[in-house]
Amino acid sequence: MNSLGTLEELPQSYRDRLTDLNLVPLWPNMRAVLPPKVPSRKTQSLNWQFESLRPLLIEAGDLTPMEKAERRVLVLANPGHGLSSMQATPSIYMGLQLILPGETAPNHRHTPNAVRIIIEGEGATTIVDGEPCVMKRGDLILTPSGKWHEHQHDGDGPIIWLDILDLPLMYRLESSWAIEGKPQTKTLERDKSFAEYSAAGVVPEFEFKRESTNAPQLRYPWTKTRSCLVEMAEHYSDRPLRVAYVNPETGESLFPSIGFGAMMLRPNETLSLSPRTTACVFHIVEGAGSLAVDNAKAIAWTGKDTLSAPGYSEITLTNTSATEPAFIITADEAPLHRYLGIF
Ligand code: 1HN
Repeated sequence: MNSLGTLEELPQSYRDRLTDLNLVPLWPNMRAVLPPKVPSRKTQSLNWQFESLRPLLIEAGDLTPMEKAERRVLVLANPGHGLSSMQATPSIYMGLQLILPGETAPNHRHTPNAVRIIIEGEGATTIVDGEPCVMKRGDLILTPSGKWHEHQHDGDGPIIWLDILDLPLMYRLESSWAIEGKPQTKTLERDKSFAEYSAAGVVPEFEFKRESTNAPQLRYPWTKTRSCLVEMAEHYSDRPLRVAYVNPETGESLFPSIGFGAMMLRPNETLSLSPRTTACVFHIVEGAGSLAVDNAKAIAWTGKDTLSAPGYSEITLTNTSATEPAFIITADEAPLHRYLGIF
């Protein structure tokens, strides 16, 4: 590719006249927006170690009462995007949320889609459009775009979870907004939607046409996902052990923006992900190992850690234990890339 003219080569008076009319010459910026063959990526490979950040989150519980926080969250901000952008990847926001016993995170609804992955503690409930969803370690709880949600914690110790939202995308689309609501009445049975979809391949039969099949199942219990992976391991000794979280009515990704999956790494297994355009995040449910991205030094991880990696890179995950399996929940921007035809 030949090099193109620079801004400095243009007379200052010409540049000033362009600026006055809100005009920008493309050619000095052409290579920056269309780099050769590989896009520029701000997403850095990084591990937010739970052990190091947990004390800071607990301290936030002392420093900031719920009334002053609404959501008491420390955002996992990828420095490549600038900490204030609150982005883990181009479209994914992640944060660790703390609720203390007896506290409530008030009811609201908003345009961004959200999933929470429970990390520590028991006894909390997220109420989604009237349905109380139980929150247990490793569970995925969905609060899709537009659905009312609030969190209550009636357990003993603190509860901590990872929030994953498509907030950066919604925000840049100038479409991120919320409405505050009064506390919900629990109009539906506890985990009703999980009960309806709890057997794979079996879906509820409705007498009336459903209004919407947008995220009909709200809770995806970790115990089910884990036992599926363990059973798969009994059947295959060599294939990668990976599953995708899908909408049980459509088989599509949980959200149009973010795709979720889970994987098991056998003791000492190394898994190279197939080359991909999308950035990814990894939440370690169990185990210990390392993440290698391209030729960079491998990053060590252990249970409850959360990691990010850029797209267009070679990603390798290794379980460093010779005896124990490792379990990882993944999220990426693949549904959006597929929709755009760039995956
Ligand atoms: C939100 O609604 C929650 O409901 C957590 O728990 C984190 C970050 C940005 C915007 C909305 C929640 C959030 C959020």
